[in-house]
Amino acid sequence: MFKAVIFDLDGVIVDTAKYHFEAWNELAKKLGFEITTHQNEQLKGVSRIKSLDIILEWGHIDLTQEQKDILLIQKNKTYLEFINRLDKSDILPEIVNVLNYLKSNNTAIALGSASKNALPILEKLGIKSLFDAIVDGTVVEKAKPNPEVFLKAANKLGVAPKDCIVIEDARAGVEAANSAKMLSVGIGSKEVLSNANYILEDTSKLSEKFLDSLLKNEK
Ligand code: B16
Ligand code: MG
Repeated sequence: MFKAVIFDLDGVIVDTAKYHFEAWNELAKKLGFEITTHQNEQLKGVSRIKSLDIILEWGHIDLTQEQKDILLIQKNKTYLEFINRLDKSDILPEIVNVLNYLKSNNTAIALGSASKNALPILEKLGIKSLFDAIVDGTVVEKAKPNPEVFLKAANKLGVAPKDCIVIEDARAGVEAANSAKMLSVGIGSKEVLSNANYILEDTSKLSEKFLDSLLKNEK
């Protein structure tokens, strides 16, 4: 019987994955190239610092730490401009219903995100109080696919990793959940998330019936 559900943030709770992509692409264009949507899949769930290193490698660009720090600040500034406009309407389909359903079912709820902007985003969306534990990029040292973020979340909830379900939109995040020995539910395409235990095209498919069958371990 599963006792907890750990949610990724960007791309699962809220449609901010597109803003990360736009902000990174704006930066890449200034460096003289563009990031494709296919390449962007490799950036999902990955920390800000690691994402920049990957992008610089794509552009064959070598920078000093000082130069990188400037780019990291610029990227976050662009991203913050996007998320400043966020409100409840940006929460992805079915997420509020699912959170309320889990609450009424006494299933623990945690956030497991690589983002350092997770808290202000949850506050803007008005759903922070629904989470029993929040683990984000400010307290995690090893980026997904390392399982640290999800293991920390399970620990905070006092639930064994094997009793946790993780909902993720990134291949690296699914890998992290699998390494933590948790059940992984991927949100997105089968091609990208082939490593997930279950794959749903988008969050609208997160029905009470689906979750109920997972929680009762009937699937
Ligand atoms: P920030 P998640 C991740 O959040 C994003 O998927 C990834 O694209 C981003 O680079 C990372 O957070 C860091 O975000 O720059 O806001 O600290 O999907 O793990 O919720
Ligand atoms: Mg994500």
